[in-house]
Amino acid sequence: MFMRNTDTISSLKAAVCYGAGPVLVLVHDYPDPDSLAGALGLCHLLKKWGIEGVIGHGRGMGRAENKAMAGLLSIENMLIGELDAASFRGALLVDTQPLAGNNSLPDDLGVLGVIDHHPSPEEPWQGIPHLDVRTEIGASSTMVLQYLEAACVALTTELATALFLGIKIDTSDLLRGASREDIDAYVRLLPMVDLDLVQKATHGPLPDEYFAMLQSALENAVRHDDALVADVGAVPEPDLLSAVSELMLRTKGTAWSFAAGTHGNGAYLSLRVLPGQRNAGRVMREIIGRSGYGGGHGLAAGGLIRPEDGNARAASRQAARRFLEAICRQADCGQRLCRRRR
Ligand SMILES: [Mn+2]
Repeated sequence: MFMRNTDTISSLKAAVCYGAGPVLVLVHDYPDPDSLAGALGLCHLLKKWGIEGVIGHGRGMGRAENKAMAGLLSIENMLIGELDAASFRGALLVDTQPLAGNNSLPDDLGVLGVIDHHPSPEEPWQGIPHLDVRTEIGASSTMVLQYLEAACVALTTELATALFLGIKIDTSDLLRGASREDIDAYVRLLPMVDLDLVQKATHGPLPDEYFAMLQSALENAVRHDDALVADVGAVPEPDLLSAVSELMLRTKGTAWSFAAGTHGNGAYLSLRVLPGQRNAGRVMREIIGRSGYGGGHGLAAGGLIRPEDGNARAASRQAARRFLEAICRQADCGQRLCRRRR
């Protein structure tokens, strides 16, 4: 899908130049490296135009890469709740969209622009001055790099490294949904990148709770034909679930990997799939229905259900069953991936 009302840097500039106050550069809740890098790039672009950009998101970060990325590259990001929405001239959304359900866009803040590579939750968008949604692109960082280059913004080592990490992690080293443009962007960035920072961000120390969660996930993982399902239970941060689904996809004979867990009163879901199967984002939206939000790409998707009765545990179990239904695999007579050790 290709949905843009313009492809020019001047349209973005026109969209953000009106009004007073800084621009809220909004990323999704539990921001990942691609969204953080995209936001950092947009702040550099705004700065070139004499506008302050403030990176905001609604919820925290759990996955080590996400924390490492923000820390190592000194990406200042604020929780929306700590910001005064009225002080901004408007919001520029990156790696997310209005009504996507995965961001905390303040109700009373106008949207100046959207730069994203996820399918739109509703279409066509209207009334957004700058709209650039390109689902064939593997990472928002690639799109932001194109804007930076068009505006002749000199890339610092930190910014180049951030964008590189965004592309590298979102496309799983160009192996998951990378387009020609992502590959070109990756190659252009490579000579400018601090590889030591890349190593630290992608292979840095992991907390004990990460391994405890993995242990619980693997002990609970059940195989249904070529689909592996892990009901992880309570997780310290929802974005850790994608580490489970990504790892489980590596098991022999697995084409579908689904991890479900709870955090607070929400049931969080993460899906990964090998190429040649159904579209992961569509399967995720089928699982969620109207009970929350879900989305993603061909090979990776995530979702959140907030059950009305507050029983997140039951909702995550039900989501696992709905996943198996959606891909037509038998829910009964599954086999455990690992024998439990006691
Ligand atoms: Mn992304």
